[in-house]
Amino acid sequence: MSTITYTIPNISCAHCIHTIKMEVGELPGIKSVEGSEQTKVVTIGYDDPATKEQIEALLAEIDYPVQK
Ligand SMILES: [Cu+2]
Repeated sequence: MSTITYTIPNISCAHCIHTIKMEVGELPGIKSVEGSEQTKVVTIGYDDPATKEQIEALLAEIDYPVQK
């Protein structure tokens, strides 16, 4: 499993974390999604067929673009 950590500035409350968990969790290959509204940091564990490009594209699509 690969893990990737993102800072997502648009996270403002626990509901944002919940939305991200639900949406990202639906991608095939996602193993775990953990995050904190205090730090705005989300850590995602994934395996094939998920890719980080796909995860980043989905986050942008749901209005939680990652900080580059
Ligand atoms: Cu929120």
